Amino acid sequence: MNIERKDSLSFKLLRWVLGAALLVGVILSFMQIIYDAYVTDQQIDTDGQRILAMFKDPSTQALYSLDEDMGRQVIEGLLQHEAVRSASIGHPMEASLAQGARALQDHMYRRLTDLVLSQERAFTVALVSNKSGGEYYGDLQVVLDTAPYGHRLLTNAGVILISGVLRALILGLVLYLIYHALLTRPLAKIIRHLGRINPERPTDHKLPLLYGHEKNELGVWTLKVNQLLASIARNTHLRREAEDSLLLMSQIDFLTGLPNRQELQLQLDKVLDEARNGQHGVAVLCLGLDDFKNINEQYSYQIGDWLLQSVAQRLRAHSQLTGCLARLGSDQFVIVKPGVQEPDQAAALAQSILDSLKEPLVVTQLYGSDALSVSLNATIGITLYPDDGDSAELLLQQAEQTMQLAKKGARNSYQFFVASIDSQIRLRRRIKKELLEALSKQQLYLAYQPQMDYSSHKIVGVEVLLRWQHPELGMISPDVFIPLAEQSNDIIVLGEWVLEHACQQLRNWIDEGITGVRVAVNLSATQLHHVDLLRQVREKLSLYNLPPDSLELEVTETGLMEDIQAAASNLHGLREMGVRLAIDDFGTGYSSLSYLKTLPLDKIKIDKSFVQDIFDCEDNATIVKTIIQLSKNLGMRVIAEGVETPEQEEFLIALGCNEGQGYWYGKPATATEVRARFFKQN
Ligand code: G
Ligand code: G
Ligand code: MN
Repeated sequence: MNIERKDSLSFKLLRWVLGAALLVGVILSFMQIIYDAYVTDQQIDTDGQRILAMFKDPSTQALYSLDEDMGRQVIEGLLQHEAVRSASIGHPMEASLAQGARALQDHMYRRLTDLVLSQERAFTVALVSNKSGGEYYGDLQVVLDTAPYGHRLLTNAGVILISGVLRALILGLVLYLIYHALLTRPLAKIIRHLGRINPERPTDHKLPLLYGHEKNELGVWTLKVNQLLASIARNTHLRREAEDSLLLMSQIDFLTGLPNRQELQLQLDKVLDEARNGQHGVAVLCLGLDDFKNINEQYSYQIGDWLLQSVAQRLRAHSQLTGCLARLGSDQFVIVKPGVQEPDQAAALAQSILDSLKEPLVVTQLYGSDALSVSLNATIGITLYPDDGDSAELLLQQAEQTMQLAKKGARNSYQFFVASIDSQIRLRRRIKKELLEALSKQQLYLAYQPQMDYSSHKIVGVEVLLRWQHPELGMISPDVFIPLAEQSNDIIVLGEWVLEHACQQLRNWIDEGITGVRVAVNLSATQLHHVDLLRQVREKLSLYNLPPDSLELEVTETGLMEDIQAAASNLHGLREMGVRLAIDDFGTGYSSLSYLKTLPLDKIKIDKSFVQDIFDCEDNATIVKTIIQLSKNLGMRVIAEGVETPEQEEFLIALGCNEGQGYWYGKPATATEVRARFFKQN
C-alpha cells in the first residue's frame, strides 16, 4: 500500500509547522512593528527637542537683536531639516520676527502613519536671555511633519514582516526535511518490510533494526514487533500441531493405532477406484473375535485391551503387502485385499488369519508373576468386489452382516456373503485339503479307456484316467481336483502316483501275456515343467522293466505354451528316452504351428468337441479334416477322441485318421473290466 505524499505524516507536519511558524512570525513581527512605532513616536519628540535645542541660541540672538536677516537665516537653517514643516520666531503678542513653512510631504501611506504618529507635531521653546533671571524675549516654534518618520516606519515594518515570514518558512522546511529523514523514511522502510511478512510463516522475514535507530523508539518498536511475530509463529505452530493431532485422532482408533471406520471407508473407496481401473477383484474381510465379551469379563478390561492390540499386531502381518487394515470398533476388524482374482485367494487369506490367531497370546507384563496364555477364535465375513457390490459402504455392511450371521452358526470360520460361492469355496478348499489323504486312504484309483487302431482294428492303447471316489462327496471329477492339485503343487506327488500305478498295471498285463498295448498317461502343465519329470519317468520304466515306447504321455496345448522353454527341454529328454508324446485336446487352445514343428511330438489327439459335432457343424468337419491333414504333414499320428457312433468312426477312417477313442469302443473302466472286455483273446 502506497501512501500519497499529501497524506504522509511529514506533509501533515509540514503544514502544521508552517502554519504555526507563520502565525507566530506574523504576531511577533506585528509586536515588533508596534514597538517600532512607539520608538518612532519617541524619536519624533526627541528630534523636535533636539532641533529646538540646536536652534535656540541663534534664535534668541536674532530676537534679542531684532535681526530679521538672522531670523530668516535661522528659519532657513531649520527648514533644511527634512522633517521640519514650519518654523517661526517671535513674541506671542507681536508679529513674528521670522517664519517659514512648506507644504506637507505627500506620501502614499501617510494616511496610515498619520493615524499612529498624527500629521504634524509642534514644539515650542521659550527664548530667554542667558543672564541670570533671564528676560523672556519670545518663542521658537517648530512644527515637524511626521511623513519621513512614517515612511521609515513602514519600510521597517515591511522588512520585519517579510523576514519574519521567510524565517518561519525556512524553519518549517528544515523541520520537514529533518522529520522526513528521521521518521517518515524509516517508517516507510519498516512498512515495506512489514509488507514482505508472510502471515503463514511470520518468522521467515524479520524486521531489520534500522541503522542509527537501534536505541530509539523505532528500534524498540521493531524489536517488539519481531517478538510479537515470533510469538505469533509459536502460537500458529502449536495450533497447527493441535489440528493435526485432532485430524489424526479422527482417523485413527486410539487403542490399536489402526485406521477407524471413517478412514477405512476412504481407503476402501480408493482401493475400489484402482480395482475399477485395473479390472481386478477386491475382497473385504470383516473379522469379529468370538466371545470377546467373556474374555473381558473373565480377565480384565486391561487384558482385553492388550489382547486387542496383539490381534491388531497379528493382523498387520497379513495386510502388510497391500490392502488396508482397520478397526471398526470393539472386537471387529476389517482387512481389505485388492488384486483378488478368485474367491479362493480370499478364503486362503481368511484361513491363514484364523490360523494365526489360534497361536496363543501370552500376557506377561500385566500379571507379573504368572503369565497368562489366551488363544482367540474369530469369525470372518467376506464380500467380493465386484460380485457382491461396488460401493465401499455396501461391501463393508454386507461383510459385517455375513460375519454376524456366521457367528450364529459355526464360529471360528469364515463365510462368504453369497451362499453359492461360499459353499463352492468351502468344497474346493476341502477337496484341496483332502486330496493327499485320499491317496493314502485309497480313495483314488485309475480308470482305463481303450484306443482303437483303425488299420489293425485292435486296441493298441489305453488312456489312464484318475478317479476319486470320496466317501462323503461321491465321485469327484479330475476336472475339479486336478486344477486344485496344481495350485497346491500336490500334482507332483499325485502325478508320480498315477505314473507308477499305470506302469505297474501295464507290467501286470504284459506278465499276463498281453502285448502290443500302450498306456497313455495325462501330464498336467506343472508336471511338464517340473525338473523331476525325467527322473520319475526313467525310474518307473526301469522299475517295471517296460519298453519306453509302451508309455505315451499326453500334454495339453495350453500346458505346452505356458512355458515353452521348460516344456521343450523335458520333451526332448523324454523323446531321447524313447517315450512317446501326444498333444491332447488339440484345437481347443492356441497352438503356434511353428513350435509344433520344432517340438518332438508323436501324436495329435483331436478334441472330442469337434468329433462329437462332426455331422452337425460343417466347420467342425473342416477342422477335423484340417487337423488330420496337418498331422500327416508333420509326420505325426492322429487320434480322434469322443468317438461315440459307427458313423463318426467311418467318417474319421475315410479322412485317414489313425486311431479312435470314445464310448463307441468303451468308456473308461477299471483294469479288471478292461482286461475282461478287450484283452480276453490273449
Ligand atoms: O475322464 P474324465 O472326464 O474324468 O477326465 C477329465 C479330465 O481330467 C481330462 O481332461 C483328463 O485329461 C484329466 N485327467 C484324468 N486323469 C488325469 C491324470 O492322471 N493326470 C492329469 N494331469 N489329468 C488327468
Ligand atoms: O482331456 P482328455 O482327453 O484326457 O479327456 C478325456 C476325457 O474324455 C475323459 O474324462 C473321458 O471320460 C472323456 N471321454 C472319453 N470318451 C468320451 C466320449 O466318447 N464321449 C464323451 N462325452 N466323453 C468321453
Ligand atoms: Mn487325455
